[in-house]
Amino acid sequence: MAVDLQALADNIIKGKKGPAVELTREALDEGIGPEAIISNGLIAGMAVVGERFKKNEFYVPEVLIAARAMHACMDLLKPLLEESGVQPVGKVIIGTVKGDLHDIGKNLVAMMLQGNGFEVVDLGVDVAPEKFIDSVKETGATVIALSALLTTTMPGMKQTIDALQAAGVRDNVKVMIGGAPVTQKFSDEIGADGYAPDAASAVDLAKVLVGVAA
Ligand code: B1M
Repeated sequence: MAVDLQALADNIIKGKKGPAVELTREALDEGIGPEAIISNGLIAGMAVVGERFKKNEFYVPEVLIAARAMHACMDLLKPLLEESGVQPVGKVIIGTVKGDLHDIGKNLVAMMLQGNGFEVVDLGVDVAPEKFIDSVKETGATVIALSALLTTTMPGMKQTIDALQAAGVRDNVKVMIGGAPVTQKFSDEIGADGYAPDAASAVDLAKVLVGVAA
């Protein structure tokens, strides 16, 4: 019987890792390509998760459980994608700025980006501007996503943008920022390319910044 990718999406939404992985395996056995499984199963599911999170119908635990199921399926699909040379939607470097150890929101953003076809280079927490610069040079990523949860570490976002400018790589990347105390006004003030209030919006913004959405 043909595997129903909507059933896969439903299992992602419910965070049912075992059944989701099983359906992914069955879909592959039936010859369904990894791109279709990702688009119509994983991304479709994570898109609903993102929407429900935006509407406060889902909270952090549900999102993390869904993302864990998505990741387990991606583990099966990643090697096949690499073999088939499918290009990611874009490459994003993400990190929590220097002095800041909060990573729950940042991880959600990273997972949602991955779930939507982006390659994500996660530099972790307490990331100094120089580390972002090195990573831009090494990976050729075209977007940097900065997270800050403390008012005292928000200036690290401007310092990172200034450091990118001083290193001559500011024009190579778009910088997007987020985190509970961050606002659109702050984004405008420090010369970032965009602000996203939550993980689902961060995906929408990243798509715009890499030019796959208007
Ligand atoms: Co901290 N903490 N904390 N903390 N902590 C806050 C942020 C605080 C608001 C609590 C409070 O006082 N009410 C307060 C900050 C006050 C301020 O600056 N105005 C605070 C403080 C003061 C501190 C310490 C200084 C406490 C101390 O030691 N005296 C200390 C600082 C440590 C450091 O970083 N150097 C500290 C430590 C910690 C823990 C380690 C205990 C823990 C972090 C664990 C971890 O992350 N691994 C922690 C936690 C858990 C919190 C709260 C309770 C929850 C944060 C969280 O994870 N939210 C927080 C209070 C609160 O927010 N209610 C608090 C859930 C998460 C999903 O939301 O991170 O906002 P959020 O992410 C969202 C969006 O903001 C957005 O998308 C996410 C998903 O929708 N987003 C992005 C985030 N990053 C993005 C990047 C993007 C786009 C969107 O890129 C473009």
